[in-house]
Amino acid sequence: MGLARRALRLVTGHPLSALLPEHRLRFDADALATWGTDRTSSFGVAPGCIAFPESVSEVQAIVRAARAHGLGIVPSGGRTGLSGGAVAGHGEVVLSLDRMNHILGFNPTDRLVTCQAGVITQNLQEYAQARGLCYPVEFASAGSSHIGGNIATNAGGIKVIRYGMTRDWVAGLSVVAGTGALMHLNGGLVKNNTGYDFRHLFIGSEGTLGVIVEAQMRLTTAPAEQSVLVMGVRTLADVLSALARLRAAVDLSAFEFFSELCLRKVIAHKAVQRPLSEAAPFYALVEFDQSAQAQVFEAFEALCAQGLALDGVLSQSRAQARSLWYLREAISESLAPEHPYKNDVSVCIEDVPEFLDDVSELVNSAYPHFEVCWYGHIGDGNLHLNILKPADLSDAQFYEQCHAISPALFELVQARNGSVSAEHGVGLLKRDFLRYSRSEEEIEAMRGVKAVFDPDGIMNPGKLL
Ligand code: 2HG
Ligand code: ZN
Repeated sequence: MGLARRALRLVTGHPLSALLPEHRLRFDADALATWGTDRTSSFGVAPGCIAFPESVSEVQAIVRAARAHGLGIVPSGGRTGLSGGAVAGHGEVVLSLDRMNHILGFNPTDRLVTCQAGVITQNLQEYAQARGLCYPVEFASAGSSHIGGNIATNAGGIKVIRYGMTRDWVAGLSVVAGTGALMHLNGGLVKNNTGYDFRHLFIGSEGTLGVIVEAQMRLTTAPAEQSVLVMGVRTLADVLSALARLRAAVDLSAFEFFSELCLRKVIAHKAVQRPLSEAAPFYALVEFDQSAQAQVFEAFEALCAQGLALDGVLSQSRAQARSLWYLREAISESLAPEHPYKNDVSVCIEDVPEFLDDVSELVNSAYPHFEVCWYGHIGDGNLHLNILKPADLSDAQFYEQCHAISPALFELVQARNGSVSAEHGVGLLKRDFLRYSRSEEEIEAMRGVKAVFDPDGIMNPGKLL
C-alpha cells in the first residue's frame, strides 16, 4: 500500500503527467523494457517513461516540457533498428509514435501521400498498391518499421539499385525540433530553391535534431511483373563478375548475395528448401522485369560457360519469386538468436572486388574462432558482415572482442572513402567509429547543426555524435 502510494506520487509528479492521460504515459516495467530498445541486445535499457502522443501539439508539449526539465527524449518508431539508435539507457523519455499512425491524405496529381510518422511501411505500400501505384522502398522489416523511423535512418533495403533510398521518396516533412518549434519542410514541392533544404538534414539524423511527426511521401508507377533468378557461384569475385555481366544486359531491380552459411541458418530456422540441388559457396539473387528473361538467360548461360555460375533457378510464378526472396530476406531474423555483431559497410561499386578480398583476409585472421555470415546488397556496394556469438561467450565479452577488431575493418573502409554504416545508421553501435567515414571538420559542423535545432542537447542524447 505504502509502495503503491509512492509510485503514484512519482507518476503524478512527473513533468509530463499533466500533458497526457494516464494510459498514454507509462512507467511499468513491461513498457519500459519493450519501448526502451530496438533490435540490438548489447546496450543497457533504462528509460524513465514511455509517452504516446496522438497529435503534433502533444509532441510539441512533450518536447517543451522535456526541455524545461532537462530530460532527454528518444524518438521511437517500429523499434526495428540495428544500431541502438532507439535505445534509451539513461532515464530518457521515450517518445513513441505508435499512436500517430494515420494516413492523412493523398494527392493523386503529385502522387503524394501525407502520413503521420507512425504509419507502418507496409501500410503505405498497400495504400499505394490500392491506387495502382507503388512505394518502392522495401525491406524485411516493412511489416513493423515506421515511415518516420525509415526517414530518421534513411532506410535502404533490397531495391536501392533501382529506386534509391528513403531520402529519394521524401517530398516534405513536418518536424518538431529540439527547441519545440514546429517546422514544415518543403511541403511536397518538386522545385524549391529557396536556400538550405532542412528536410535533407532531418533525413538520416537519427532523432538527434528533433521528432519527425508527418511526411509527404512520393509514390511511383507500379513495376512490371518481376522475375527472380538465384544462382550458385564459387567465389565472391564470381558474384561480382555476375553483377557486371547482368547489369550490362538488363536494368536490375535487385542484386543481392549471401553465403552458404547464411542459407544453412535460414534452412535451420525456417524449414525452407535449398534453391539448388547442390550447395554452392555463395548465391546471387537477381530480380528484373519479366520481359527481360531472354537477355538474363543468355547472360546466365555465358556465365555458366565461363565457370562463373554453377547452377541457377528462375522463378516461374509470383509465389516462386517470393519464396526465393525469402531465402535472402529471412537471413537477419535467422541469425538473431546468435546475437550477431553487425557490420554494415559500403564502398563504391568499382572498389567492391578489391575491398572484399581485403575483408576476406581480415576476417580469416581476426575472427578465426567465430562464424561469419556474408550477405548484403552487393549491387549497391553494401556488405552486411554478421559475426555470430559463440554460445560460451557472454554478450558483453563478445561485443567487446568484436568492437576491438572493428577499427581494422574500418581502416579498409576508410582507405576507399567508404561508409561504416551504409544503411543501418550510427546510433550507439557505430558512434565510436564515425571518424572513419567523416572528417573532424565534418563532425564539428554536425555538432554545430545539432546545436541550432537542439540547443539543450535533449534529442536522442549520446547517439550518432
Ligand atoms: C538486411 O539487408 C537488413 O537484411 C538487415 O539490412 C541486415 O541484420 C542485418 O545485418
Ligand atoms: Zn540491408
